[in-house]
Amino acid sequence: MKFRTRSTAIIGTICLIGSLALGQASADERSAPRPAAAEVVLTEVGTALNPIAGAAGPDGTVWIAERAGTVRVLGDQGLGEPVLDISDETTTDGERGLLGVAFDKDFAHFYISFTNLEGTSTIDEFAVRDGAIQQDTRRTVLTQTQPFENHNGGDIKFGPDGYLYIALGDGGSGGDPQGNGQNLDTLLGKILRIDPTGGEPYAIPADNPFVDDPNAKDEIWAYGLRNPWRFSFDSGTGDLLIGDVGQSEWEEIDWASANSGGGENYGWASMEGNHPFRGGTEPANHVPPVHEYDRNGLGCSVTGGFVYRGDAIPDLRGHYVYSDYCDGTVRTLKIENGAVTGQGDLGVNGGEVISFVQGGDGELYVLALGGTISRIDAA
Ligand SMILES: [Ca+2]
Repeated sequence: MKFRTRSTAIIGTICLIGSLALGQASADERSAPRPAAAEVVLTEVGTALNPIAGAAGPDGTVWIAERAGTVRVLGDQGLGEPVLDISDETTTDGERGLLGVAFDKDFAHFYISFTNLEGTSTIDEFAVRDGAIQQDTRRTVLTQTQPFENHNGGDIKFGPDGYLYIALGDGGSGGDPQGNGQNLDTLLGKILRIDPTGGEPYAIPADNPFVDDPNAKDEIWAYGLRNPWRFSFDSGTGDLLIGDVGQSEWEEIDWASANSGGGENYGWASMEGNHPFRGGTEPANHVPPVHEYDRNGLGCSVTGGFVYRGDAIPDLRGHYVYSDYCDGTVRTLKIENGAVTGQGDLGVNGGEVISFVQGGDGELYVLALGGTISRIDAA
């Protein structure tokens, strides 16, 4: 995502895209109808100051992270008082801030992903007891210095294998000037896979794809990513879905089967989506996106979501739900055997959609950076 000059750039971006793309968009819509997979509404369930990430918590709760550094629990009356506050340890310049949160299995630990005062990507762990964060148990699991202020990635999720996956962008600037995406000797531009409680500060799973390669970092699960801002595992199948924000032309969704052993090369910065980037050559092992879209009216910064596995909206089950920060239309993909077999538009707009959160019951929440937290409900 790219909220660098948020208040002005978004307005400018929307105006720019609108002016450039009016004719193109309407032509596309006529030629490629995007039927709704289900009839839904967005129900506002809370407001926050720049909600940016969230996670299903203990006892059916939903925890929401605010970009400036607070974590609050969603209740019947909206968000409660902060249960964690690291606002004096992070900044919100550039694309920085508190960027991701996750619980491990059985809610034994809570993890936060943020940029510290130096801009260094940092993953910290807290023990959780009786549903509460134990502040005195805090420890740092992993850090990664950042050469530029943007493309920090920051999402963290536990996979069905119980390991912690960490998304890191290519380090920033534009066009990946350091070549981090294709360089296996850096954690930048990657999805990492670690066992946070298996060692100090963490352990490397023995079956990580590059553990036997002396020229590659052992933490790497997948590479060739620009800014994998939001990713998720399908709670039904275990498949991995990554929303990788494009440079200037192509936004993409990447997919890997639950059976994957990792090591996928998603192409950046040789490729942007299915297209050679700045004269790049397609790597022989390039895994192309399962879906890409251009910026002719459909947005400018993909926000990866979740495959819906809840009960409230039967028609939506099995559809991947995602959006775009610049055009908050909530969209769907039906993916079967690694290929898109249907796509749609749910006919609702979440605003500046920065993230989705999957509740413990499988229902999905839409976070708009402007402050609104909505649940996707059956119409
Ligand atoms: Ca790619």
